[in-house]
Amino acid sequence: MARRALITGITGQDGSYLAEHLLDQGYDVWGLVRGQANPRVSRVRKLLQDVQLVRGDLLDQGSLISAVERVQPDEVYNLGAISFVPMSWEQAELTAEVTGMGVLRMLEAIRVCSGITSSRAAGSGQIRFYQASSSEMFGQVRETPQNERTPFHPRSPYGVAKAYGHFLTQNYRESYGMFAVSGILFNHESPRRGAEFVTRKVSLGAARIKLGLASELRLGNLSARRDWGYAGDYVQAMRLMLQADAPEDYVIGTGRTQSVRELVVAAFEAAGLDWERYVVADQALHRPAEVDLLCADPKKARVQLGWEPSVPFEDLVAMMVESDIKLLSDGGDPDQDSSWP
Ligand code: NAP
Ligand code: F7E
Repeated sequence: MARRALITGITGQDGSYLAEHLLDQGYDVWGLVRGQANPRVSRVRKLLQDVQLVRGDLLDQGSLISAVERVQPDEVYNLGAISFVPMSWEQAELTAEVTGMGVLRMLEAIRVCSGITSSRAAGSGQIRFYQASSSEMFGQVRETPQNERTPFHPRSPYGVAKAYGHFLTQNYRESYGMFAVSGILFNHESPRRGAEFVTRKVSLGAARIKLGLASELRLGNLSARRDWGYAGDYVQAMRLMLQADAPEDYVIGTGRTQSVRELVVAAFEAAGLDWERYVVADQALHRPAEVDLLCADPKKARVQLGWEPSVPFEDLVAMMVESDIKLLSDGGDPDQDSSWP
């Protein structure tokens, strides 16, 4: 019988790529969607026609229990979150509730539906759980590159909420014997990336300028460095973690680091433009506390899972710029959620 997966965050970047990957692998895929009339659901219906939808919200314990009871999943991927770091300062409590407490509610739904108590641990045939942890937990980094043993020093309410979810996942594994793991994923991008994140802001900015639709691009801190990879590669690592013999956490990244300035140079070059004529550095876009440098050490994933990234940074940036030039040339509106390449 086909394995059955439940994905929270199905309307997001990773949810879409993971659903496609699991469908390719022969899974029955279910996506949790929230809200009465969520406009982002239409793009899931359009792009992921074989995904079945179930209503639920990470803020609502009962809805998660109902979703798990209805779907009877073999695997749960918890990708739902408030994931935009600047928003986590503006709505810190909501971020704690969704990105942090949401993990507790999802783990509790699995525990309750599986009949696991402190005296009755999870057995074979248990639901396997994946938590979307983040390199933002490393924050002000204690060493470079960062691996599974590097201590955390989060720099935003988002990073703090993710650290809570990370430790809780570890704790449910230790307390109840659940197959619960975290992937500590470094930044990963694609043509489906939200327009508020820097890679997509830059690829859209370069595309708009190329097509004469804009004359400048305002950015914040150009010196911050990130380890950027391709989202399509990273969702494969999520599935591999849940197929492993033992539940363990893994760092997923490329092992290369680039600055925002290098991102801008690559994107404008891909569009055939001189970036210095168009990019304006804006102090108002700097964050209250910045994560200056991230660089992964993905050796454990390579050795134990056989996972490797396949798209180099320059190709990723070119892919995003080309996709946005096409999207805008075809009259698509990146702010309209129905246009998802
Ligand atoms: P994304 O595009 O921002 O998607 C976030 C998803 O969370 C959306 O589907 C959103 O649904 C859902 N969500 C928000 N509030 C919710 C709630 N109350 N209940 C249920 N779902 C809710 O994020 P992404 O880039 O795909 O990332 C996926 C996960 O990986 C996130 O947890 C993120 O924090 C984490 N992560 C991402 C990266 C990265 O570089 N992309 C790196 C490390 C970790 P709506 O459409 O209903 O708003
Ligand atoms: O910023 C700098 C900014 O918003 C990257 C999320 O998926 O990855 C993502 O978090 C860097 C930061 O991603 C602008 O200051 C400069 O240093 O694309 P971002 P993020 O904050 O790294 C992690 C792993 C996650 O888990 C998160 O969910 O770029 N930057 N100028 C800018 N950033 C933005 N957004 N906009 C600018 O204008």
